[in-house]
Amino acid sequence: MHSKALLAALLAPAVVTAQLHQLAVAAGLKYFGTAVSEGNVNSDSAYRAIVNNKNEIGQLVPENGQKWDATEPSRGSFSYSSGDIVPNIAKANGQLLRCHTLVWHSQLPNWVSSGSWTKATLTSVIQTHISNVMGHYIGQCYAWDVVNEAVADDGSWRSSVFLSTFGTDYFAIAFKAAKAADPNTKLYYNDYNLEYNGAKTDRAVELVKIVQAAGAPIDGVGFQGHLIVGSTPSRGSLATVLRRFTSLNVEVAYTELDIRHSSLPASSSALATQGNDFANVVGSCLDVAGCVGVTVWGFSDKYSWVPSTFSGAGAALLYDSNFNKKAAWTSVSSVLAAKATGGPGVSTTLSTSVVTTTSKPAVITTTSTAATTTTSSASGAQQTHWGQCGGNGWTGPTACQSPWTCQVGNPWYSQCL
Ligand code: 9MR
Repeated sequence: MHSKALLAALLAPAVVTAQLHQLAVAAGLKYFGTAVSEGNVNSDSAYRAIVNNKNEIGQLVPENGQKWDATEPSRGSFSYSSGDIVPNIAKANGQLLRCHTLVWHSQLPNWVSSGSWTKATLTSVIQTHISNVMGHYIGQCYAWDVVNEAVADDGSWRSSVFLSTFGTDYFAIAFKAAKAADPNTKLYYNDYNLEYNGAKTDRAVELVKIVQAAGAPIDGVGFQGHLIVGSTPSRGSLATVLRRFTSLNVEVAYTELDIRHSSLPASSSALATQGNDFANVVGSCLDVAGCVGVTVWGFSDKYSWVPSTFSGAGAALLYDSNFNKKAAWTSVSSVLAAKATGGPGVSTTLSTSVVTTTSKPAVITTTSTAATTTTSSASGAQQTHWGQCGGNGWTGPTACQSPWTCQVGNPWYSQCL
């Protein structure tokens, strides 16, 4: 969707700063979204303010609350106290909701994983779980991750109580149960490391074909996108992998994007590389007709699963732990803005001549010191490193603490670099 009217509104001097979801929609995606931590969203007001900013975040997904261990901790006993937290915020704000997840080997209560099942009894357990949980959220979810991470890292089928009971037949059982429970949501297979186009990706392609051959409905494949700075595939390679799935008549999305530094603190060149990696991922989604959106797995380095899982690694998100926008934020906003205003690969000059994109959708380099559209109301205040210092509608500080200078990323965003 390249709505001229929407674009004109974005470029109009009177509007507030264009932000990621707004830019994503202008660039043709359905949403830019994030996972939301149930544990922090009601206790950290700075975190909550960004979650609530629907121009920035147009889609939410509960980080943990809808998983099996939270929703059906003992057989037949359903609880939605944690699961409802994020859907209720999305509803109040008018944001899209992705729902996550139904059949997964992890965060699976012992009564399921250690139970002694026949095919018939475990089928009934899966159907009961899916019909109750999806029934509870009926009509609220743009998409559901029905089966999660069913392929192991080496490309074999992942061991689980589901695989040992059914072989691969549990995929179709789950997707059929999901269709029966909510016929109007998109049903996804979701996994990580599909981005590298290796044995794991081949097996995920096979999974989609198995589900389809069984006459079961599958609408999408989620690329989680848990990636590493400097090892993220190129935009073209990523688009090629996405197309392996869209050619099977399913949509695709990045569902859990984060790009971690292997060691910390990250140097400024590592932060710029991270920005390029983010731009390549988001750019690949823009390049593929069936790629509907991008969801980051959290937005601030203050809260991320990464450091506790990968020792010494982290800083994988778009905002730092003080909620300042990082170089990666600028890169994502730039690649979205480039597409919204004429597409990557085209040399584009925006209305105020403050930004020129080249064929490389990376961090946009500029020479101006401030956007012509910037207004200032915070005289005397100086922004910190990486902080915003200008852009359409920006009313915060326009000066930077030494030695940083205010550099224009795009008409909507200047940053202290
Ligand atoms: O971010 C989630 C973290 O809080 C949990 O402790 C963890 C437990 O498995 O799950 C994390 O989310 C995972 C997601 O549900 C599925 N893909 C991988 C994500 C990161 O581990």
